[in-house]
Amino acid sequence: MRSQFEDNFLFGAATSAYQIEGATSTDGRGPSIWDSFCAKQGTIVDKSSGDIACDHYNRLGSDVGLMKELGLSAYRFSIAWPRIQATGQGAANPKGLAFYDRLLDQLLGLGITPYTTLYHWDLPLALGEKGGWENRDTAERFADYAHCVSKHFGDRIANWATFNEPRCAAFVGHLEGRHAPGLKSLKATLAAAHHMLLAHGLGVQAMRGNTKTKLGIVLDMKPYHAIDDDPANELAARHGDTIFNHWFADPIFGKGYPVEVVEAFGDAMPLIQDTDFKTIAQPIDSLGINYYTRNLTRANHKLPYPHAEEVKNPAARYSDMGWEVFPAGLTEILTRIHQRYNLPDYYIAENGGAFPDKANEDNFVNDADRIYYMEQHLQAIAKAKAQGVPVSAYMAWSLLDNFEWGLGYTKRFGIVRVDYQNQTRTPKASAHWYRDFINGKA
Ligand code: PNW
Repeated sequence: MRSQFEDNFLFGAATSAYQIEGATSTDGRGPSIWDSFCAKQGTIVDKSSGDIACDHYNRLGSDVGLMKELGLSAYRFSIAWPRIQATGQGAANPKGLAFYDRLLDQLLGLGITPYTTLYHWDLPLALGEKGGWENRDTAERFADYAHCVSKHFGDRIANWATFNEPRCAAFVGHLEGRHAPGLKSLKATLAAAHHMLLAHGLGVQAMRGNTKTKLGIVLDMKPYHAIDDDPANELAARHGDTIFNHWFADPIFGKGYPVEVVEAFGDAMPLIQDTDFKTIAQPIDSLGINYYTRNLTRANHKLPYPHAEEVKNPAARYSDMGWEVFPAGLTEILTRIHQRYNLPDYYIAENGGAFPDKANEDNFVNDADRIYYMEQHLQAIAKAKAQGVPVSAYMAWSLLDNFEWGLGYTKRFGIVRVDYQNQTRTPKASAHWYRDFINGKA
């Protein structure tokens, strides 16, 4: 199957700063909204936080060594904004920059291509206290941060994403309340979403002159499929799909917000200034897509708009997150997105599953479910490529078991097991399989 991908197709793994680094008050890192969210009662199921996580901050060298052993040709990580600007503004913290300099030196030294995300949800708390993403000024602060890191790291980062999943940060953080800052307001959600989009556009503008490498964004996507052809179910699926997959992508690619949904959101819509859509629609070079599952949908009018209730498919496999394993949805998303936006380059920025990993005495995990998951999704990508979609890289989520946000350490997404008692890393069967696959042996 390796032969269905070009020789220079990149196979890597992804992580994010708050989920693995730990060292949350080391070397001048300021607090983020996630530190304060975790400290509140009842927010994280196992009452944990990212304070230590995988202690990656102190284990950089061996973690990059592990990537090399696994044969990875790329690594996607995020930069913690509060390490660079403790309060979200002002001069860059040299120790924060130095940490990522060391990471880049090691990656480049071993021939591993760095992909970076500037915002994977860890907003400096000082900005959170001034209204966070509901405050339009946060977009200006982000642009300043983007300028500062792109000037410093320049062409050493091959591919830059402004945001990881603004949809998730806006909706799960401001509507569902399961993520920081823990709000439950549609108005707050849509304001946060708009200001993140604006921040993306301003960020790309700020970075353009500082690097010749690729600029873009990472969006989470999944198809919504009606459970049957009942028009009510089809309508709920269509609106659910539009919000999930196009609310962010349409403005980024110059189409503004989808009109049907704007009407439905009515009074909850944020203030939009005249030039906003022009700012948001900066040309980008590369789109990262995070794909995990689909949504099988039935209309339920007891639920708020889009009245879409997710239902189970009795015939399907599910991951430990309760997410249906649905590889065909990745081919569908790639071909649909390419048809609608026609971009020059896509990469899969995250794909993977949490599976109930039972370790043996040696911490080894025989995660056949994860191997099946990865194999099927790689095949789904090959199918999309055969239909002409220019996909250039695949990042497994995740390199390491890590802090799974509101679910703490109860879900394990890694291809490498982490024993949180002693921070031992043990590659799971999937990591061995992935290395063989990359080398054309699986
Ligand atoms: C990702 N969905 O979000 C995040 O980027 C990671 O930080 C996180 O650890 C990972 O998922 C696993 O949860 C998702 O709609 C967003 O299926 C949306 C979906 C799944 C994951």
